[in-house]
Amino acid sequence: MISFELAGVNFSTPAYNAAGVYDQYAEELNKLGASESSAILMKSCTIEPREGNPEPRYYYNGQVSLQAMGLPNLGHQAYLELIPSLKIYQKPVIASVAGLTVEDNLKMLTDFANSDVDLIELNLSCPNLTGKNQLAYDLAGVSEILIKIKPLCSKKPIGLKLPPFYTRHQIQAYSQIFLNSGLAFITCINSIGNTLVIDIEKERSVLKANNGFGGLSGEYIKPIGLANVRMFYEETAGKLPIIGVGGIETAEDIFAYILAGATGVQIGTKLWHEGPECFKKLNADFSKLMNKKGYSKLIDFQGQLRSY
Ligand code: RRO
Repeated sequence: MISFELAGVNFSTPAYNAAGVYDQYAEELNKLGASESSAILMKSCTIEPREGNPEPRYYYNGQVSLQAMGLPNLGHQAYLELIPSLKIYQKPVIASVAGLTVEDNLKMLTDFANSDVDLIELNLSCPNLTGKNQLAYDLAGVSEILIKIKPLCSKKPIGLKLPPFYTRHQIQAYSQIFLNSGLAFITCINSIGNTLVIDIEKERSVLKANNGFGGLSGEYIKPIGLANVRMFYEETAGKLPIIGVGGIETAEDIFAYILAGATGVQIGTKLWHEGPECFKKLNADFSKLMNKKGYSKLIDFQGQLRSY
């Protein structure tokens, strides 16, 4: 059995799409629905539709995956309207909210809390908005918004999408405020912001927006994703469910994230390149790996990482 439960919502397998990947348009979301992705997570949205940043805004060389998409999305009303048609796939439908202001976030969270969506991920960690801070790095700002959204947390399970943190001290401080916040889960990690790839032949950055700076994803960020999941698991004593994301390519990677403490995982870069068919092999390989290791449920090994 490779299913898991998050805030009372059942996921038939450990893996589904990461926000921002294969999830902007109805056609993509329907393909996720028809695939073996265990949920349909919709693109992070704003109140108004957005085109996003100018091209080139995505770069991939087989290892490094860098983007500065700039939050292109259909606007939150369009995603609200898509929910009933996505529910026919009988898997969790998840909204991702990334407002440009606290007020926008409250408005969108309220609207999604009153909808048929199963869960909401509040994304405070987009690295690609020129001139905007990543609110998630501001502990006081995060505390304030959590107080404001607490009443909504009893209406609908709400989680936070977090950026990578680099010190245990930070993770301790955030864990303390998360534990009493009413949050149903956290998702670790968003892409690593403000990274740069240079084309030395052209003597320029590979991306156009944001002076060439973008968010790094893919295999390079897996150790950082695993470390953030593990540290949050330790600092919250396993009391706050964590969705792991960052560089997952294989069933073994899924296993590693769950061993570190993740309840479930999301797939980003791999899905971007292979499309939703990738879930089929991941699930089959993951079931085989569980059998080989003699585990019958995810919770048999979740968080059970040994250290010397
Ligand atoms: O759209 C984006 O540029 C974007 C978002 Br909202 C995010 O949360 N993380 C990211 O790497 N890109």
